[in-house]
Amino acid sequence: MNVTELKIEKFESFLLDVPTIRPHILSMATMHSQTIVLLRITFSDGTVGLGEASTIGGLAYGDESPEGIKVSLDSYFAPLLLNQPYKSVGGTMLRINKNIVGNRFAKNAIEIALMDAMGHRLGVPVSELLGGRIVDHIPVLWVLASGDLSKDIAEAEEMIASRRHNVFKIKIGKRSVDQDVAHVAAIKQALGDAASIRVDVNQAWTRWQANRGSAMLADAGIDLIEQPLRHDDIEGMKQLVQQGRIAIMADESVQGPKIAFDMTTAYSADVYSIKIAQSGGLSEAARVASIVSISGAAPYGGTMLEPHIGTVASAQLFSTFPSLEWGTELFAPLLLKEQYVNETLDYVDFGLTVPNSPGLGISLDEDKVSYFSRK
Ligand code: MUC
Ligand code: MG
Repeated sequence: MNVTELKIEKFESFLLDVPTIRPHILSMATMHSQTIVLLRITFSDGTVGLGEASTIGGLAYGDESPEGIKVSLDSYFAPLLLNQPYKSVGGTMLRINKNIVGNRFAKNAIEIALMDAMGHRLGVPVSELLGGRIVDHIPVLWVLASGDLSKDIAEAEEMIASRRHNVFKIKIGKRSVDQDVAHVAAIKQALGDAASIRVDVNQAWTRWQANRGSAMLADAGIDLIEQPLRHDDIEGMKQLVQQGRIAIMADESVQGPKIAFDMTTAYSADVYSIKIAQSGGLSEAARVASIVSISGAAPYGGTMLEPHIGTVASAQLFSTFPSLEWGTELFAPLLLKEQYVNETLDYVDFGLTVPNSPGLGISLDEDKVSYFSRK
């Protein structure tokens, strides 16, 4: 079938709730489960594309919630897609962007599904639609967020021994700066040079707390601080970068190419977390990564704790980056107790093997989808 005769014939979205293996404690929310919007798009040539959207703690992290994303997809995105002549991923995303403002997480779910279907149609993995992969294996860190010191240390030691992870990010910002630094320093002391330790404050600090906290964390041998200040405090982030004590990463601030351009121009971070959801899709995330690299800062592979579909889509993109010196955090499938896809991801040698099958190479376990679907 000629690509120009293609149409999208079916658009299905599902809300799923999947429990986590343990409570995951962040400064703004404690997660006991992850809520996911699963998307399935079926084309007139029979190809199927899968997409996914998840947030963290409902509306605690950003301005889209899983429930809101599902309503937006069904009410506003589906009519733009169903039974329209389908030309390309780029043309479709342009039509969506002309008709729908914001809604970056929902747009990302759509673009993942369109890329997955295109990969199946052409018989290539999604990485080849994004410029071509450079590596087949990407480093993946683990997040220590149980809130309990001995549990965090035991968890990290087990990961190092099994060669699953040797880089750890610790979620802080819920307790006082002194308490948080003591917790993190104790973990660093227990693990020593066997591990790189970073922290994610998730916007919880004031400028004064960030000045004090960054000095103390640098002294404790911590390698990087992620989003210490509010997402819109670009000037405060810039001042921390200028102090040069410890690497500063922007995460919640990075809401697409324009803000990435403004922040990199102002030297407001050393490292930028590239998230396909926060960027508004795979193509926009690729643009963010290019802006970051051109500026001389470093891209890092971020996550919104999406399970397999979002994780593999992200991995496909990150495998095309010319350098990934700070690695990625694509660990979310390991944080969930169960999965609703048939394939198992290969976490080995402190990283993830990037799947090499057409599209995303993922198929749904229909029984599990129906089991986890919100009734
Ligand atoms: C974030 O802020 O980085 C990534 C890992 C994790 O535990 O939470 C996410 C979001
Ligand atoms: Mg973060």
